[in-house]
Amino acid sequence: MPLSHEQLVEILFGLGAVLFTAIVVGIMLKFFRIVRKEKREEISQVSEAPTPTPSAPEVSLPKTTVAEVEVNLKEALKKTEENLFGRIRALFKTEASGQHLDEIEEILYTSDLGPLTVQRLMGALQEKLSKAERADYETIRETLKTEIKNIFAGSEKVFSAEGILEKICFAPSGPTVLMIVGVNGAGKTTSIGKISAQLAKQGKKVLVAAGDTFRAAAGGQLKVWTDRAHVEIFSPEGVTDPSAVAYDALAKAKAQSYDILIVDTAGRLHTQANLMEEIKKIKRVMAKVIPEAPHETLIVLDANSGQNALMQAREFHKALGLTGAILTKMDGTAKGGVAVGLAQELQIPIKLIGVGERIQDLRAFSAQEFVDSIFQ
Ligand SMILES: Nc1nc2c(ncn2[C@@H]2O[C@H](COP(=O)(O)OP(=O)(O)O)[C@@H](O)[C@H]2O)c(=O)[nH]1
Ligand SMILES: [Mg+2]
Repeated sequence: MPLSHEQLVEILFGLGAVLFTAIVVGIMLKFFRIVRKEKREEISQVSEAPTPTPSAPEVSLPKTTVAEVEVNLKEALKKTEENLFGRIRALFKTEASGQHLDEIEEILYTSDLGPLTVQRLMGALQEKLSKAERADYETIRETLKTEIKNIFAGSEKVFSAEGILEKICFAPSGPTVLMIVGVNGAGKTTSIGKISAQLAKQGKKVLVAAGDTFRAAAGGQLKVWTDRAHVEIFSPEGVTDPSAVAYDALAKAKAQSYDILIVDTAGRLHTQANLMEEIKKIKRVMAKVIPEAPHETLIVLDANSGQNALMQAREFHKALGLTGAILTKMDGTAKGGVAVGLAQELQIPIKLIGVGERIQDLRAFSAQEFVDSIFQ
């Protein structure tokens, strides 16, 4: 049956309405999809942004990428090399003949080696040159290098490169305790973060005690480092006595079978008698939990402080009986010669060296590598 004109108009109108609705719905769906996509991007941007650490609002630390390559030791010690051996090398460049002993002595004295080390090195040079046929640059270089190696042989048990784990004297059973001491800003907290990360990576169960109860921001800074290292922190609220923190931390480490407890302490000068008494007490109370604890008492020394570092080490050694040193900020300093002074004057082994601010910038000290780096 043929459709009437009115019916045709009605059908066409209906079809038009359906088409119109479909277009409108399509446009709306597209619009909502765009809005949702933007929202999703916004959310993912927010979750990718670093979440602020509520416990450490005022602490800003260097950014760290684990994939970054290790610092090259020779590169790190470049300035020390230039300051020490580079200046001796320059002497022979300007005038190849002659022994230049006076100038060499002056260079050594201004290289943070310490007076005893300079005397020993000069003695070795004079002896060698009295016997040598030629007093050339090579003879001088080799004599100094050999004598510096001999100096390290007096304090370093192991000469070659090895891992951080091998530098620590572990307890035969129970937790091994490392107590970290030194002046303010030497790099104690940073070094603890770096050590913890390496020990955790090797499968050790590590606890870090927040024994710097002196500075308000110290606990927060340590927390940032222990989070990065994926280790646990022991930082009881409201406890201001560092000995109590150390005692309770060790009791926990013992009861819960931790492999290592690292005790951070507040920075202090060796001249502050009351603070030196306090640190002796921290050491004493730990021995009540485990008689041999702490198994390592390590001083952290900033290589930039040169001769002052020797004095700090001497005084802390008198008070606490140090078992080793961590020499930080070896990157970029010209005063790395202090490592030789430490070995000669105090016979304290340098266990670890800091070569930067990132978590991976800590190395086991190797006298061999060190000597090779400063006599390039
Ligand atoms: N370049 C460099 N900086 C370091 C090194 N170790 C520590 N620092 C920096 O030294 C400053 C003081 O470190 P910190 O651990 O807070 O010292 P603390 O007061 O002894 O605990 C920080 O800015 C660290 O980033 C290192 O090996 N190289
Ligand atoms: Mg600190």
